[in-house]
Amino acid sequence: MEERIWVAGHRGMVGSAITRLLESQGRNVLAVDRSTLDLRRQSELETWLRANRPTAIIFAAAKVGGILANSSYPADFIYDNLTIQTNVIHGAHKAGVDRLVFLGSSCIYPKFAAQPIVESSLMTGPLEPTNEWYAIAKIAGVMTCQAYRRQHGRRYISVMPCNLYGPNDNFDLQSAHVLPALMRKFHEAKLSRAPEVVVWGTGAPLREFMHVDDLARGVVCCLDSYDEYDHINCGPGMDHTIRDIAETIARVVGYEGSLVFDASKPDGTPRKIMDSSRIRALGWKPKIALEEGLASTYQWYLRHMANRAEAETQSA
Ligand code: GFB
Repeated sequence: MEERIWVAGHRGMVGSAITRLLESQGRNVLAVDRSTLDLRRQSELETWLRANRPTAIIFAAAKVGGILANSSYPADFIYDNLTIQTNVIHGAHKAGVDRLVFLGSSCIYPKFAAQPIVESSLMTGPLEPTNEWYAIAKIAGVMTCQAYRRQHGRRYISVMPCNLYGPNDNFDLQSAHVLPALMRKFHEAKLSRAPEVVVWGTGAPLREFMHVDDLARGVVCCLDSYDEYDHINCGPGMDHTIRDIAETIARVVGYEGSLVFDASKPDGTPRKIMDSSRIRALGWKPKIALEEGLASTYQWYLRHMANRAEAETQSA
């Protein structure tokens, strides 16, 4: 049968990276825009699946956001994610799709899990309160894949990435993750010659960051060669304090003012570095060093902003 891989969420940072990679390998990718198909509408989704007959699905469609968005919009994060993922996984089974890769997040693990976090730490302790609704939805997604494997023999798997960054990231300061938010803050402060930039929290939390192109290679590696009940971690196995990461981004952007830490903002989980030895045993390893990935992402941001400014000028 001809391969037809539906990348759900192909316009997002993760879905677009996976699509680029699959297309560069000459593989047949299916995509559908949100304006054509709302994944929260089960019957529309099932009709689309019957008509388009994917042979595999990569589930990269999700409501995502940084620490502030997660804690400000808990209902959106739990409803959208639970609904979309349940519809897609159940719909995939009903349409006879035998292969599905579900994408989660390292925030599914307990707030105080032993580090580096192994896959078996799941559900061994309380979650980080700033993102527990998103985490619960993602845990449910992992278990939904396991349920369809156990009851129906479906080859559905789950991959847990660390904190990601790269092209097509969200640079909105209220809803972004830390890397794009700080990149934009430093860029704008450089242009306006602002003497200081505010970084949320104490600067002490540790995070594991990876360029989304490295995740895309991990996901495609799992699609091709991982078929187990348990979910699998995907991260470079190195972490950085928020203070270090802020200083690195300032250097990449060329901002020379000072950093001010606003400890009234939440730190979130103190540390979440994953043990990714399982995926490394499949032959995957990350290729993009952090500073190099940040530099290329900043170039992407500059081109993106330049395009937007040009479009705004033309429409004025
Ligand atoms: O990236 P971030 O929002 O996500 O924040 P989490 C990471 C750390 O950076 C936190 C600090 O300690 C923030 O307080 N930080 C400093 C900032 N300045 C900023 C800023 O300007 N913006 C942001 N956003 N943070 C998310 C979860 O947690 O990670 C999601 O809420 C998901 O569920 C995602 O798992 C990967 O790592 O804390």
